[in-house]
Amino acid sequence: QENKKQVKMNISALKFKVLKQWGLARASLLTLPHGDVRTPVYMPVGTKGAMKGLLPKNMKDEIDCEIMLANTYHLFLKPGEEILDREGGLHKFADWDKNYLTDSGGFQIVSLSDLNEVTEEGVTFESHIDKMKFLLTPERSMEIQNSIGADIMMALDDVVPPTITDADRLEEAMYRSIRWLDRCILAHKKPEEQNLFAIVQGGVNDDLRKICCDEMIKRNTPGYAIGGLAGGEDKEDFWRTVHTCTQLLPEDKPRYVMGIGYPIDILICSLLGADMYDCVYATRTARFGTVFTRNGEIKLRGKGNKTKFIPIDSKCECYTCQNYTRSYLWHAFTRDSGCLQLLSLHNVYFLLDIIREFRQAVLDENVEEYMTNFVTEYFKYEK
Ligand code: PRF
Ligand code: ZN
Repeated sequence: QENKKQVKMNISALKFKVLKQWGLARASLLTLPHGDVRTPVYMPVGTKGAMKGLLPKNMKDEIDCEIMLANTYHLFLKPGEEILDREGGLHKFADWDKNYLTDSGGFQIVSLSDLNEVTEEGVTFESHIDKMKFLLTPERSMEIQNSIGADIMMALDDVVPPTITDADRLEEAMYRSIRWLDRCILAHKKPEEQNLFAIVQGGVNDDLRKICCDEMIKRNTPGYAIGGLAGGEDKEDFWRTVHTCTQLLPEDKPRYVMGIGYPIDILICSLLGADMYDCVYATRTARFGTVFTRNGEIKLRGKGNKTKFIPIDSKCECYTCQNYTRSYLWHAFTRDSGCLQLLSLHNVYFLLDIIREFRQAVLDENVEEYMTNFVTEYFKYEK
């Protein structure tokens, strides 16, 4: 509508300083209410405010993690807003004094609850815990995220798989995500303490992405996410879409590609100018005994590892690699789940480590050499 007043944010609770740029890649310092975050950064996913099997103390002392992800959907169901409000938010409740980012809940609903329906009002769903019915609107998502108190909160978006063939539905989801962003901005109660990020949608269609970026930039949120990717689309479409968006989004604000967790994807997105990533892959795959090494992923349960008295990765300085051999982990894995924490710890450390190396390469103008070495090593599959 022509004369409708533009919804726009004019408060931000972060500082973002690009320290060095190499091509499109950047090394930056993001300052949030709970401390500095060196970007590019991988954010481990602690669904309910902590990582399965890892204490906040380990996350800080052993992994040097500066920001963790939590999910509105899970926290809303358990422990719920009342308890979070009484405790003064998730930082205190879960004993994490570094930064949190909360996803808005819609994406988790669509991927976890069988019975969900999206309307202009919001997302209706049945709890995966007790089958209760709920309606998550942009206003409710903001209310819950304000109770959680994360340093970055995400707008509620209408997410469709990037492989969708229904062009009308894709376009509808993109425009609806803009309308929902406006409702989120108006409902956000603590803009001076919590940063609301917009999420760009539009599948792998460059025209839709451009419209969405342009509109969302007008809303002036403190940061931007690129959503709707990592859902089975071709790599070619994925890279192009990330590039299209990073070229359009403001240079002086952080850019977050949602749901990205393979080492190579993180590095290529960073080359394309993105700054933040999250994914459950590192921890989920660890539970199945798959671990990252600088020579590619390995299945720890592979027969060869039974008698290999070397760490998972010889260059890794994580607690697991400093103290345990593959042989120990092979045996432990078959006996109990105790070593799952050791494997999760390694995988998360590994991602944080390679992204720190990449960041240093940007600072040192050494990106070509770093990428050549990384890729050469990573695809030198072990026999
Ligand atoms: N939107 C939200 N969370 C997400 C995504 C998204 O598009 C993705 C990418 N598919 C992962 N997590 N809100
Ligand atoms: Zn390790």
